[in-house]
Amino acid sequence: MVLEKLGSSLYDAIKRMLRAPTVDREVVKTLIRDFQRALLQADVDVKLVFELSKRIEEKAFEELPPGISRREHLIRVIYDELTRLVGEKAQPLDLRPGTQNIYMLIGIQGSGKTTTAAKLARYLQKRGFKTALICADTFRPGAYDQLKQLAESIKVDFYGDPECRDPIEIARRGVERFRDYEAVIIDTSGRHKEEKPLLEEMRRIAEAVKPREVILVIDATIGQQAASQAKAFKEATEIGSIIVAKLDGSARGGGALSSVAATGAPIKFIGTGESVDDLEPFDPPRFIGRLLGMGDIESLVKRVKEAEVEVSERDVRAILSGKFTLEDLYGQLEAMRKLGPLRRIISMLPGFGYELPSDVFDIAEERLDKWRVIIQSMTPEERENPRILNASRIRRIARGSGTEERDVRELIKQYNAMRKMLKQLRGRRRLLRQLQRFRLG
Ligand SMILES: Nc1nc2c(ncn2[C@@H]2O[C@H](COP(=O)(O)OP(=O)(O)OP(=O)(O)O)[C@@H](O)[C@H]2O)c(=O)[nH]1
Ligand SMILES: [Mg+2]
Repeated sequence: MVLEKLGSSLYDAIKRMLRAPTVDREVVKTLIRDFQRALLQADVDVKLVFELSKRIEEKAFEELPPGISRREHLIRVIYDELTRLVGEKAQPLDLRPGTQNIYMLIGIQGSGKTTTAAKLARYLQKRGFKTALICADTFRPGAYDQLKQLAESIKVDFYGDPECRDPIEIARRGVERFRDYEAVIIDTSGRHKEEKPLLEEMRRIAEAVKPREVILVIDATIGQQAASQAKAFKEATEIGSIIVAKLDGSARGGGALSSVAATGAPIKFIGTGESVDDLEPFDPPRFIGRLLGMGDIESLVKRVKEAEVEVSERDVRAILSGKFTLEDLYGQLEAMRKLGPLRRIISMLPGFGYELPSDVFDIAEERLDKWRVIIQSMTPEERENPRILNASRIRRIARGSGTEERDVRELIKQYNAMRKMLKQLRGRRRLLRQLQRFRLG
């Protein structure tokens, strides 16, 4: 996961807020202070951190829309503000199918251009676009071989000329050769840290090949220093977009993302590893949701209130603690029913999503009534140790409770499924932690 440390610090701060008995000014202040510390540690610009803090503080105690709790409101505010910090909404690559779309990658030395060129080629080819790579890096020895090998490994057509010293000439020839391709990606040579020669070369090649987009590859490890590159770049070209590479394992990635976003230059992809598959479209709301480990926060937020109303911490405890016999089931049927909405929350948390069977906890009212009678017809021994329920006992219980044998069998089956489920849940300490975030104040 990218920016793991930032994500977990922010998440911890939110967790504390959710667990506070009431959300008052003191709680919000603490939350903001925790956020500030986490963001500054990720190298986010002080000014941006300050602005974010101010907005959260202002909005936290806005009048609540009807039917929305303070906690829910705060989660929304936090989520919106963090999303805004990295760019609001996803901005897809400008790609017009059926035409030749040329993408030119530029960036300072070692920023990740060549790797990213291959990643992007793979990404587009996988989506069905006829794709090719061109090596217009005539500066670094080995650049040609590096891209050629990458192109071969992902089976993308490639053009380059190790004999030729003129990048513009190579770019021109490559573009000509790949005339009927939909995505043609040009890798260029890395420049020194100054922005001027970088932008100059960009202009010269761009003039010659008329790219659909010029893409600046920024190394996330430089943190908020990315701002000046992004700013100069944005001013130099209308058709510029940005890929932030090396976001994996970079503690300063938050600084890179936020400072680039602040310039208004669109971040279209992020690089999240060294392999050709480690490229993903950058989608700020989704990114923040994942950063916070909250899955789909939009849906989650909708459920917070539901959980607040319907599931008390006592219920959760009752369900998740202690042994679970039919005797317990009897006392817990009601609480169990309330797991319905809770289950939907659990299913939205990453890592648990699809493991929960959908119907184990959905129990209809009438079945509950029936089960109550059935359990009452059992001996204490049977309730304590349902394993002893053999055919003749089941027959007796059905008769005694005025139900069918299959009702009794169904109850036993359901009980066993629940028991298994709960055993798994108890084993998941992380889940317990997640559940506690939703406890009631
Ligand atoms: N961890 C990680 N490493 C990356 C990523 N992108 C690139 N790298 C590594 O960064 C180093 C430089 O990558 P290149 O693609 O060669 O960079 P470049 O900008 O083409 O370099 P020059 O052509 O010399 O300017 C290589 O070791 C890559 O494996 C990424 O997203 N994550
Ligand atoms: Mg390169």
